Amino acid sequence: MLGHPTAMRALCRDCCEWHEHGRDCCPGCGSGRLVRHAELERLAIAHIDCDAFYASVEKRDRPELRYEPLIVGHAGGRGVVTTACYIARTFGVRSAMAMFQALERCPHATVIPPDMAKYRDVGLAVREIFREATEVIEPVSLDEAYLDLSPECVIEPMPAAQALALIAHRVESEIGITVSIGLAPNKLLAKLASELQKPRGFSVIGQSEARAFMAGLAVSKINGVGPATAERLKAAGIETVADLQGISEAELVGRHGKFGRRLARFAVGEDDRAVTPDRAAKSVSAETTFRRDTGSFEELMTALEALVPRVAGSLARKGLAGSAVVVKLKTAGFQIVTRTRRLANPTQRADVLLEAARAIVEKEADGRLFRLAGIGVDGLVPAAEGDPPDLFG
Ligand code: TTP
Ligand code: MG
Repeated sequence: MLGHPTAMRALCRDCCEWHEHGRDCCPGCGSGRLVRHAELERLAIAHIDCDAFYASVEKRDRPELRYEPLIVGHAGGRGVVTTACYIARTFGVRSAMAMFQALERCPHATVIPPDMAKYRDVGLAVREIFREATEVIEPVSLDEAYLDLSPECVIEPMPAAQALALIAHRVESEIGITVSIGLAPNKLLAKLASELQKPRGFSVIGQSEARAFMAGLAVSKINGVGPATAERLKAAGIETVADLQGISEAELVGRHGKFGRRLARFAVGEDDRAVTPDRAAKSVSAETTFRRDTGSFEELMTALEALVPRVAGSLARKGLAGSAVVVKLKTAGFQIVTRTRRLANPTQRADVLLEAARAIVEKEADGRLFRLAGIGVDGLVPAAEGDPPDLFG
């Protein structure tokens, strides 16, 4: 158990270490990016969202555009903005805006058409970094997920806040884009926290401040309150969460049924929804622990060859195909290595999966000893979208 810290320790977001002293900058690395919060070492539910996702991927690939406004979207008469980088946003450019309007606001922006396959690859690679911290990940979209980093879920024992700082650091250094993180006691607050400090943010909302924090929001900020519900609430004189807090749960249930109960709980920052891992994805993998550790390429491939029919069979039963193959290896020192390789087409074919896995194992079999090997798929799509008929055979 982590217990309650006697003094409030600060976490450095650059060196990812804890420090006892209440200085303004990190005594280890000098960074000014310290996080402090009375509940920092106890909170375990996180929401992570990539910053200006598509635009950040394009900037990564064209570093000369780093300090320039960039818009991802189709140019031309009827095109719309898919993503604007944070520089373009300072000119008032927003997602879903007509491109001609965006270019009126920011005529010197560079416009790049979207490359969905690339964003999917990057999104899956980011998710693999999450997966090395916890298996309890609930993806919301390609660039966004909830993580449960409770002591029973984390792969390496450390407070959630530290695991998150390491994730942000790895995403930046290994993938070249940035994320914003929200850490809180539950999903509702974690999601709201991740939006507070974008881009490159790390925000914490603790249990003790939840009620007051919620009171300051518009009802439309509550998860599940769409424009129609917001209108209905407004008609009843409820515009802010503070208004909602003034109404009894019984009355809300009377007016809105089951949703009323959820509203009452959410209004005070309570949320008992669990982080639910993508079960389909989780189950479409298979792994084996070796009787004795091995570093041999042939032995690793033999193991995967024996496992892959299980993965293919499971995909076939579920009517799914995988867009990427995932190889998991655990070193003799218990370090988990997961590597993903995107496929030209989503597949449920064992031979295609095994070929892609071979390329990964060739790289990883570098003399290290492994105690476990596994194979699975990621990026599940309906089988109809995969395995195009072979035109030549
Ligand atoms: P978001 O996370 O909503 O936006 P973002 O990542 O671009 O910016 P930020 O999170 O920093 O505010 O959406 C993720 C991606 O989804 C985004 O890069 C592009 C895509 N998207 C659309 O295609 N259309 C849209 O209207 C929005 C909002 C997003
Ligand atoms: Mg985003």
